[in-house]
Amino acid sequence: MSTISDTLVCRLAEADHVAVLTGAGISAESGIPTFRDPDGLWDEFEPQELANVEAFLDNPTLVQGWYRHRRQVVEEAEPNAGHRALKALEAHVPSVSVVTQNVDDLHNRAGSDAVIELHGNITRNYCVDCERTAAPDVVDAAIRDGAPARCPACDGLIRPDVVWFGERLPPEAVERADAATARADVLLSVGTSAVVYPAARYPVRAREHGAYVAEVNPDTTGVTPDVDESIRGPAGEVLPALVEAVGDRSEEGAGAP
Ligand code: BV8
Repeated sequence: MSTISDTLVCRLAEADHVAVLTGAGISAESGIPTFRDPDGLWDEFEPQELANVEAFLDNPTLVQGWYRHRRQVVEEAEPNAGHRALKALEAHVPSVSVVTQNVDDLHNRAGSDAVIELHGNITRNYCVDCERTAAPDVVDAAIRDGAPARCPACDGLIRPDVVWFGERLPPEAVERADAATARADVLLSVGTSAVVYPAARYPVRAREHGAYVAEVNPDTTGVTPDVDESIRGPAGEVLPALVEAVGDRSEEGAGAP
């Protein structure tokens, strides 16, 4: 793990607002495959094959089955030390907003107060026609029968509540994410390759608004050239160390005469 600068620790200890943009990398240590790493989800399938409306309408059973599989992986996973560290950061910073591209519900399960889900949540399903929420067991039963899952109320197709390529992000989530990143004193970009837009724009936009931007990732990414600091390491190791250092700094500050 590369070193964490004193600047970042001080900025976080003094911050009123911190925004954290997270991607699949923060959940890798929970056993959930990322998208673009060598053993990632897209290694097996192309996004075009599954994460879009055309693919869904062309073969709803295949797409529903893929998301059901991923939902089961998520349900069996647990938040890891990285998710828990972002919750712990709330003890030292008045406002921490987690702007996540992840659909795995792990930030909610870690107890973070303000989770903004840019790409939806795989534990939720809804009917494409009447938009009623669909219970997961309706999907599971249909898949067991080898038929597309349909809405009990209107017989419309059921889909996962995630944002597919070419689909608009939920306006309310975008509004909240825009506000959180614009007012951030510090933005942490954690576990994202920063290739998917509009989420990938947030580190640069936060910096334009005066935030100190740090990246936590074992590798370089699309935003590495645009951040103030890159910390090379896994989120499950870096974030707990970072939050501990902020806590120590806050105590020192509190003890100052
Ligand atoms: C939209 C679905 C408009 C849910 C996903 C050309 C140029 C630029 C943009 C575009 C373009 N052509 C089209 C676009 C727009 C397109 C886009 O950005 N395409 C990209 C790929 C070129 N965007 C869209 O289509 C978006 N919609 O623009 O709509 C519009 C407006 C109005 C009205 C109508 C339409 C929709 C984007 C959302 C797509 N949905 N997923 C699902 O199935 O899960 S995208 C998918 O990628 C996931 O949501 C994921 O969150 C997202 C980003 O991936 P990452 O999270 O970053 O994951 P990745 O594997 O890439 O990287 C993991 C990182 O973690 C790596 O860096 C790795 O090093 C690191 N890591 C690994 N281990 C660890 C770690 N880090 C820390 N700790 C570790 N232990």
